[in-house]
Amino acid sequence: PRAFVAGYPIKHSRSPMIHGHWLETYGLSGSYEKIAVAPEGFADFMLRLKDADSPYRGGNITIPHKEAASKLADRIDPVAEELGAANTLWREDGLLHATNTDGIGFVANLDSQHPGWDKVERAVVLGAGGASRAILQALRDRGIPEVHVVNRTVERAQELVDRFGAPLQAHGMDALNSLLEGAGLFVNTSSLGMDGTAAPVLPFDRMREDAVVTDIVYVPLKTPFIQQAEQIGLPTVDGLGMLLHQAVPGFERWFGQKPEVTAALRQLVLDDIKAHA
Ligand code: SKM
Repeated sequence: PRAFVAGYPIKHSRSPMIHGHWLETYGLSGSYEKIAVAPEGFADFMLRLKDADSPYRGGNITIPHKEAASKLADRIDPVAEELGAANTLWREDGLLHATNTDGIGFVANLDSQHPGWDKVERAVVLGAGGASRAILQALRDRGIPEVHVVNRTVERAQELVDRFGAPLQAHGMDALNSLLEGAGLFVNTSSLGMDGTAAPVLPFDRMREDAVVTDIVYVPLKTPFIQQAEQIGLPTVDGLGMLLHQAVPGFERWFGQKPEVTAALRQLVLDDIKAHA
């Protein structure tokens, strides 16, 4: 079988490295390739995928096509439908199916690195973009009692609260410090501190002692927020694990084997990140 990741730009994608490693590890024949698809060509790309003659069994969809993929697929599962975004496609019974694995990738990564992380009362998520959505949905579905969305434009946070309902609450940046009081999980999905501006220093010392601080960015691996949390001795989870875990369901569908996220796989991608730093 052949699979792909389609995006624009796509050069930076580590998905071929991840799936290639699994194909090799499990001795499977198949391939996984990068495809650059410009926005104006995406609808046509989806049409060709639906064709019975398509060489592909399925693939991943990344920025900026996730929303369009969710609309253009023949069948969409409830997770991707509610999100309005798909990152995993597969052909089955002549139809093109879509789901989104970003949220389950996020929680699977936390489960593997900090089992018990979900016993928290309060989670604080900074940012309201595409990645934030998938994470908010997954935190709600895991049953976290209070999920606070903090965003520079509070209206965008409110849109997500309207979409996902309780237990979400929307806030502007001014609420961030006091929300961290007693929180058990902090997730940065924003580009604060990454876009040349200095990251604010957050009072992570006011979180629970066993709180987990996580960032979805993985280049660099130690983002400003991860560094701040490490300095005061809080457990941290970097963004690379989410990328590795979101890849699992797609691989299993296309190639018929449930792959494992191992230390060796993580190291492979880390080495590549270092080589290009
Ligand atoms: O959702 C994932 C997608 O499946 C693959 C990817 C990549 O290759 O960089 C990133 C995320 O958008």
